[in-house]
Amino acid sequence: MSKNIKRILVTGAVGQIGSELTLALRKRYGAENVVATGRKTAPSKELAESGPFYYIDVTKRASLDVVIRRHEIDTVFHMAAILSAVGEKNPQMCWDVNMNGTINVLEAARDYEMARVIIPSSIAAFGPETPRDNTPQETVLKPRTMYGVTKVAGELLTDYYVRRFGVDARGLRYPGIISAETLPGGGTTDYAVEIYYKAVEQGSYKCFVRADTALPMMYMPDCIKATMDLAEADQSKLRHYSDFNVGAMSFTAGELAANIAGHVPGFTCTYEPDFRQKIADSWPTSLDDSAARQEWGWAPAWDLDAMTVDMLAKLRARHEKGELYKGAAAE
Ligand code: AKB
Repeated sequence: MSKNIKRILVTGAVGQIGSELTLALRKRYGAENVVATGRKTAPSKELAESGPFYYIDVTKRASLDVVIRRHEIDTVFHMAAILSAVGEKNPQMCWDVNMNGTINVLEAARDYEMARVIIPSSIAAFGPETPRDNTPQETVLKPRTMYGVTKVAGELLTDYYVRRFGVDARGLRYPGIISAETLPGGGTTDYAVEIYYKAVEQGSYKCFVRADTALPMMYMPDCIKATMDLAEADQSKLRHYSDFNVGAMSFTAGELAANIAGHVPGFTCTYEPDFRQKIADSWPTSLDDSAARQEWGWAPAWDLDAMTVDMLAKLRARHEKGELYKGAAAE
């Protein structure tokens, strides 16, 4: 029987997903019961003022323990990670943060007999030998990036802690996540976010992958829903733990640009692929997420056009207030 989630710690709470997830968790579980943590970047006013915030280093177990003890934490959403593009620039740091952070969180969950830990994985767990279209749940996992290596190792480690120590740990393979609040910090799918900012600010964008690059993507409200729904799922119904494929939409960079142009008259996009092209080419174009649908009822709500309308409305409002690019790339 799963224990109830009561007091939550979010690592990486200043990052793209962590910042919105923390606010959603505070709404659901009460602001004082959701402790946000980050490494260096200052939290937004809303994040800092809506509940507890600490600076911690997830690679240092003692740093985690102070907050866990002080707030009697029983659940961790472990969002702190070095993403694919930054990871290729500094693979050793990527290994250190992603692997030591993950094992520290799992060990803490074991020592404090926590109710739950959520440790996300990514489509970066796949590689060029993986079938790219409708990528199956069970398939070849031979990534070519250090980020991907840490995601596969993290999935295996998480499943090990579930089976060996009875820790209730869960994870999902995030596709590229698109959002209007906090910019992503150093991933390959960042172009799908930047393009909206540039469309609003400048009416043009220079994209770092080719127009025909297709990747699975998801809008932030679906990402938050997926993460919270998996956390709250009945454990007895789960056949998988750390590695759920979750799909929402798939499009090429060219299709994304054309969709935005339909809402931003005169918008133009040029393409100048850099080192991230090779990473994008090694990832799936779309995902088979039937395990997530069957085991915990996953169903996305947002498609490309609805997302574009919402993104542009939010970014235009922030642009008018002079707020765009304020909360860039959290660490
Ligand atoms: C990245 O591009 O590195 C991330 C991811 C797909 O995990 N957005």
